[in-house]
Amino acid sequence: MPTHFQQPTSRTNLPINAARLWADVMSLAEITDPARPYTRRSFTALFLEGRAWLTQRFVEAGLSTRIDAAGNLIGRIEGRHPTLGVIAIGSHCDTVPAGGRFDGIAGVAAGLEIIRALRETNTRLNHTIEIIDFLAEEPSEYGLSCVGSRGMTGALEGKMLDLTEPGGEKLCDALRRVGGDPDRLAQARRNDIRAFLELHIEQGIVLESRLLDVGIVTSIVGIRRIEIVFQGEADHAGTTPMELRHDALVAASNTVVSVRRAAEQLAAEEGYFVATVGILTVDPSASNIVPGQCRLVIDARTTEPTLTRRFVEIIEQESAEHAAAARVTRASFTTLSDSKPVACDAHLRSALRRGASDLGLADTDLPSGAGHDAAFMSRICPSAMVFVPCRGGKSHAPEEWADREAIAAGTAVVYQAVKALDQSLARSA
Ligand code: HGY
Ligand code: MN
Ligand code: MN
Repeated sequence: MPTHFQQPTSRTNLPINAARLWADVMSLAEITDPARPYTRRSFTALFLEGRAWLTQRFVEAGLSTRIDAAGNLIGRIEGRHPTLGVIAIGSHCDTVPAGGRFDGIAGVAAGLEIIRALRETNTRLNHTIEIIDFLAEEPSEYGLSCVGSRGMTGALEGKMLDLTEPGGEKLCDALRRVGGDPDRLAQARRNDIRAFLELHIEQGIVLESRLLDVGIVTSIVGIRRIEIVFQGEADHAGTTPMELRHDALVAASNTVVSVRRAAEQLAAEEGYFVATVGILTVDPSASNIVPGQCRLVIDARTTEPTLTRRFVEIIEQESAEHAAAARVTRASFTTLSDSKPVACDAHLRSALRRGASDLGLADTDLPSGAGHDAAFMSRICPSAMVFVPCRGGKSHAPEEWADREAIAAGTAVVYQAVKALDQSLARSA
């Protein structure tokens, strides 16, 4: 278990303790694959070590804790009027491979710090408050992202549970391993959450370049992930004549270029559109063997679903052409996941905006090109996000960095919004 960073309590004019919050973020960062900082992949032993550390912090902060059937870690403090329902704050503590120390983690640590600040000021909310560490927000080895928030919102369908990771373990078995219960997923569904707020690093450059303290997120992109498998024929790289080769990597490579070209074309139109191929596997992968099979996964994102439809039409057609030209077959073209773009709740956004102005912080509205658990939570309750700046907009890389004061300021905005919503939602109940 990592040392729990002890930092001097340095309070500024913010209603939360920046040093204590920072210490949590840095302590979690210590729980990483030492060979690939910062890596704490969902469902791994490191992930469970991080969960155990976090659970201990939740307990010390006076939260009751549980793992729900969808594998989410939930900390809870009952409100003065439990019938009012729950105000939830959350994000995720898993990382991408060789990712950063702040993506997701900052949001969970912010929730924990808000609980401590409420307790230190003897503030007992009308609503019950929950802090949620969602299971597997990042695309997991099973090929699915947002596993926990899908489960909480009824978007974790049966066939998804049969997805397997390269070693053959099914997602449903991995879910059991981390304390979930795939046979009782219905119990993870919630209808008692009245507001969900998520703090997250921007993972973009707007706030830093405009010297702004926080971003109030307007909408979260929809993400379509598509898997294409090309089946050619492995062959001797030295003796097989060029005209007799069935090289799967030629078809895959040309499809990668098609993805880039189609994305640039659609990005130039109305709305936000981006796409990339982040996974490309070659089998057998050897310098002297003509590639027999290639698997690629496309990640396409938009605020306008019509753009995704057009993108898929282009890639379906061009990947088939590339297969024919390389004399291979396109063995499969599968949608792995497809989340819709969502708008963040206007009432919660105004509470965040008011929190920022109460604290004298500079804010702006901005969309999210990254996917988040809040996108799924918006299916079951009003949801909103606040972004804090990160250096150079860099994320999903070990260079990811957010200043201590930036995370503290964003956390204070959520703290203010939670207290305001606790009043306004109680009045309208
Ligand atoms: O990929 C994403 O947008 C998020 O960071 N999981
Ligand atoms: Mn991420
Ligand atoms: Mn994230």
